[in-house]
Amino acid sequence: MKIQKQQLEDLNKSGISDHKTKFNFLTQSLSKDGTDVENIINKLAEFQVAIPSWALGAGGTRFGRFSYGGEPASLEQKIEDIGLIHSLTQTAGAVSLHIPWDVPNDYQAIKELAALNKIKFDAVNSNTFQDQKDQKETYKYGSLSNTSVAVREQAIAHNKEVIEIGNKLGSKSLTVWLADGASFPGQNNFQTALTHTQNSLIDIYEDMPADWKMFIEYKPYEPYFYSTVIQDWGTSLMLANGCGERAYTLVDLGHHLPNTNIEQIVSILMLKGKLGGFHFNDSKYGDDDITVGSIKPYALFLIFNELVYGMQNNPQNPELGWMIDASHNLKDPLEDLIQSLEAIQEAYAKALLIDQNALRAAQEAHDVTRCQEILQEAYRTDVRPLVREARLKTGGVINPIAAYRKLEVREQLIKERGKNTIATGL
Ligand SMILES: [Mn+2]
Repeated sequence: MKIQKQQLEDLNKSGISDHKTKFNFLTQSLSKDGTDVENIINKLAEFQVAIPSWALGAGGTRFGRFSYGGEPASLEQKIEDIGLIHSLTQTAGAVSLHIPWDVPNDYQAIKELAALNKIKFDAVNSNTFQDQKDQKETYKYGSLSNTSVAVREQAIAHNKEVIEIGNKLGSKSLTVWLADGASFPGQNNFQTALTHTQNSLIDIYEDMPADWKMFIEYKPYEPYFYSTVIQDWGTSLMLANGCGERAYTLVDLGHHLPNTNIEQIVSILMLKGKLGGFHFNDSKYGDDDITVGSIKPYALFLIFNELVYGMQNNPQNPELGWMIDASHNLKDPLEDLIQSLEAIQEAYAKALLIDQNALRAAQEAHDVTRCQEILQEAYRTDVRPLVREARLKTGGVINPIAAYRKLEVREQLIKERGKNTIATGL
């Protein structure tokens, strides 16, 4: 299925006058306060988030998986699905591949298909948390941290292969997330596990092309319950520093213990020039991987405040690799991604509205009340007209979910692919 430009224009006709009224009203009131609305629209229009190749199908839990009709059965179909979301939102202009779930058969054809859909290849992800068919060594007791040289070598070789695949497609970064850890006290020697991990990562790092970056992801628990080798941002930063200047920490919103101050982590990493990648999702209890902004939109806004501050004030930090890392088993996965993209754009727009000069002055005057007022003034602004305007400007639709339903995208996909297809992934 491919959405035609004319269809998008037709969809926008009915909502345009209502949109213009709201947009003009908001622009007027923001401009009066000295906000550069055009600058915000441009920033929103430029902002692109990668979609992971495994998020196009319905997610499972450890208790089961209920497939959604019309799921993409091949990498080609996954790229087409991202193309559909991108044509509606103009915000999903990249794909992040998980290897070995999505190894291309024909590289040239995949590159052409991606270009046709205006999709770039973002970070590639290695997978040493599962055993694959015909694999010699098992990752049951760890991969890059394993006490066995043979297992470590196999895991290192896999990461190098992922770099090679990514390189053929035009990716420029490798994301490493390790499931390595222990479920019981005494099972692992912490120092040995970390030392092996550092040495394995250095081996992989040295194999990367000179213009590549490595993102090291951390997580406090799961799939193991007593300890993980890369448990927090401090450990990730230590490992990144041990590898070299093109290794960075990756922050995944769901990979923190409850109530962790993620915005502070983001801020400090950017000050040190070491925040490389960012994974969006939301959660109530643990790494729940639910729709961005569905549970804690204010926390997301505070995180975006620090991201915006860092992007404006920390030239030592590289441009970030943004990805949605969410998947669950209830909603249509494409509608879920559209909602996540919308939440990301809204939080970004609100953070861009914060009067940074006024905030600094209030901080210096120790006017705590005013500091809160400044943040919440931005947060309480309904920025949806700005997000819609950015979408219109780049050729998207005013209301992507409504458009998705009106075009009967899922029904079309089921017609094309059948009811019982299952996407690769978790
Ligand atoms: Mn992640």
